[in-house]
Amino acid sequence: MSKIVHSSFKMSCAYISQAMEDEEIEICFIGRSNVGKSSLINMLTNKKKLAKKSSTPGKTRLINFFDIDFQNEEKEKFSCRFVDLPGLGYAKVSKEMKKDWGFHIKEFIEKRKNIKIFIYLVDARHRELDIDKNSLEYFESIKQEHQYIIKVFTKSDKITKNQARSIKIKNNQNILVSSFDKNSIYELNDKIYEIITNA
Ligand SMILES: Nc1nc2c(ncn2[C@@H]2O[C@H](COP(=O)(O)OP(=O)(O)OP(=O)(O)O)[C@@H](O)[C@H]2O)c(=O)[nH]1
Ligand SMILES: [Mg+2]
Repeated sequence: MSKIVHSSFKMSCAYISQAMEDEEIEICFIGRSNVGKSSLINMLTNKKKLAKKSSTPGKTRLINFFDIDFQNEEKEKFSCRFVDLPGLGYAKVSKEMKKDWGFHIKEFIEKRKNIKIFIYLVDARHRELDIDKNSLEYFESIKQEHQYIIKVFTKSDKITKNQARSIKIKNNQNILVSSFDKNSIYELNDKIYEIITNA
């Protein structure tokens, strides 16, 4: 068992060139706009307002960094960073802006060497969307050897117990979370910890 004992906002930036350069392990939260990336960061860190969430898609517009300390049962600490990214496929920005914006996020994702984990969020109610299939294929294709992808189904409070069971049966590695259920995040918490401490 591990837990997050410290979390704080570090900085925001629009481009990779503006981000601090160091070796801290980074964990990126990715997925469609409004899927619940910022809410999940708040849930994992047990802080209501660390990452800004909103019911209006497109809330997160910059690359946001948070300093995180995990602690295990022996009270050893492991530092890493969570990175909250703008959502994929946010339709309300102009075409030009979307192209430019997508380019900078892509550049960050492909060039940032200290990214260790891509946490890819999928709405548990809409599991077969093309945008998710295509994005996951893209992440598999650019993923380097030292990097991991964790697929997480969010908003599990919006599906039935049977649906949740079938997601697990399909692949027991599938992780289901809900921002309304504290107990739902332990599996993901432990998985992140396991990967960063085996680095
Ligand atoms: N029912 C339910 N609602 C959720 C859950 N997680 C997030 N939400 C809601 O979904 C909306 C979007 O949440 P955000 O965390 O802002 O989503 P995001 O992926 O960060 O969105 P962008 O920043 O626009 O990319 C908010 O109204 C949240 O309250 C969940 O597990 N269950
Ligand atoms: Mg967000």
